[in-house]
Amino acid sequence: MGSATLRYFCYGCFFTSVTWSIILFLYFNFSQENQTSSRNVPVQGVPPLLLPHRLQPRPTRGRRDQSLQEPWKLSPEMGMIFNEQDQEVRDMGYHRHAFNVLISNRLGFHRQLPDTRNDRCKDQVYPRVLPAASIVICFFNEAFSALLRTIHSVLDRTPGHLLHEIVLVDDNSDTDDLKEELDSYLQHNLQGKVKLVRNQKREGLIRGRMIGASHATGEVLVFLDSHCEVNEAWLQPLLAPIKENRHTVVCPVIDIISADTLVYSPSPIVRGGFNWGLHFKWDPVPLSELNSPVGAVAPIRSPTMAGGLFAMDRRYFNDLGQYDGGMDIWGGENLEISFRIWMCGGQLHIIPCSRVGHIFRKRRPYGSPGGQDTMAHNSLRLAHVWMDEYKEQYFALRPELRNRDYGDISQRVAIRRRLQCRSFKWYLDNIYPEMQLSSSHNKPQPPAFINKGLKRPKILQRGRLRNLLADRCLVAQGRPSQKGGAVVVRKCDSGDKEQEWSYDEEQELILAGLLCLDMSEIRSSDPPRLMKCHGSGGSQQWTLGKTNRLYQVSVGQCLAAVDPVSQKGYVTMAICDGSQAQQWQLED
Ligand code: UD2
Ligand code: MN
Repeated sequence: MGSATLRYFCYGCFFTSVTWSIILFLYFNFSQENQTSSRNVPVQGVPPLLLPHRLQPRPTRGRRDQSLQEPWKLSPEMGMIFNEQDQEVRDMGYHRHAFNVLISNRLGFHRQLPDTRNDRCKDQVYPRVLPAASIVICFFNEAFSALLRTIHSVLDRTPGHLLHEIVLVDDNSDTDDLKEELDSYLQHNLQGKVKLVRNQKREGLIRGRMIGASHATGEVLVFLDSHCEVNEAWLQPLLAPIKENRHTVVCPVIDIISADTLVYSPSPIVRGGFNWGLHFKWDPVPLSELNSPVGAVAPIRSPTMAGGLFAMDRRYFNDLGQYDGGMDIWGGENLEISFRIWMCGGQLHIIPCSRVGHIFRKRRPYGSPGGQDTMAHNSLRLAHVWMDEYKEQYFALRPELRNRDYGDISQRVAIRRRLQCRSFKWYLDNIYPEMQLSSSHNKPQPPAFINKGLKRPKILQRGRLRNLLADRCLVAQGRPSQKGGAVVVRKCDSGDKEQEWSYDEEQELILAGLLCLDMSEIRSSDPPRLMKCHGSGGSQQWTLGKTNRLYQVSVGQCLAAVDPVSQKGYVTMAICDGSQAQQWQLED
């Protein structure tokens, strides 16, 4: 921890008198700059990409003309690949960061977002005098554009008097271009409230945040991941409850930024739980809380936090024992701090009127330096310190960990004693009574918002997909029910049900009512396959326009018959060029 050095520290002079004209000026400059540097074909003037239907925010009452403009919508062409360089940016981006860096770069460092708050949030009044915040952002090998959008979203949407500083902790990223770009950008463009701390060795996000907090001097600490975008009036609703009671720790609602399309969409109001595998999960909010008269805006008691995004009084963070510095890289710290908050006299709330978007990636794009499973190590430490006899529930699921070494926990046990914290039984009885003691119902689950909305979307069109060059139809290479199967073009047969595609309002293409046409997120040049429909757009989202092209939104390319058409009828993804090979007709 002593390995951190303060390399960069500029202070004070920035953003005290920001006006809208400056924000707009910066916005246009950056978006233009970014577009010309990363690509050479403009992407403006194309039809708007609709948010997935189930996640559409309701239009704002009384402000109809504004909501009609919806300037935050992204066009599907945003991800279009025009040349090899685009392709490389996209493929390398998925490889290194597990999200669509091509779109992220094109978005630039500023963008408008849909205001996802409940309308009643807009009538909330917060005290003008609130404790000022230090925003701590710890990152490892983050995509530059995502990191800069995180920083600028904070600068753009936080009242100057509430923003004490931003503390960046570079957790010894090993990409030199990121280091150089960041140094230069901070020096030339952010001569303001930004501190950069560089770790001399990789510490992981847990010690990384502790280092960040030790350099922070604001009254409140706000932690963010390095691929977030804060939304309208996000900070005031977090600071107000802390001002009222400094033992309250608060989380915003974490909105979803799609890893494939970067579309920002609202999350439903859910709260944090966990299972006996010690994985965090989202739970529905008990109806009694949601239906109260102030349900839509009132803080929601949450048994645990997701981990990345929360605000806490700085002195309280220190008094409560920061984090467990014996935890490495990633995982478990969110449950540890949640248990500690509740068991040692504090409270943890989710604040529905504060919204922050986060890029949810499908995999973690980095490992730990020694390749260890840090989640298991960290979970063992938290189980031994905090869970009393209930750690047996964990060992019942993970018997191989029972005798695994977890390092020295004596200091953490001493903290529990010093703070006279309650038992884990008390926590279960009072804070998380929904938790079942049997393990069978508690297998790790995907976030609730991925499970929601299981209603099938409406079918808009149905028919065979005939390729104009090949004069053949798109079908499964094997059986249409075979997951992972390829598609090819074969002789059209109007009587064959297995050739029938449906195109629905989610822009999915479903073959024979069974599987969705899906693109690999990793390599945009791979051909598409038939996969289970996941309903979250991106890799299964296709636009089917008047031009007869089949454009894949997350890959930014068009489906083409291989030209010249071979006996095998292979298809491929290619840069959209309007050629016959890329023209498809949906016909009865
Ligand atoms: C979630 C949390 C994350 C953390 C984690 C459990 C949200 C939105 N995210 O996973 O904050 O609590 O659960 O540990 O709730 N990082 C480093 N050094 C490392 C590894 C990561 O600085 O060695 C940074 C990383 O660049 C990012 C942050 O830590 O800014 C969180 O990591 P993540 O985004 O990979 O975690 P996530 O969102 O999968
Ligand atoms: Mn994250």
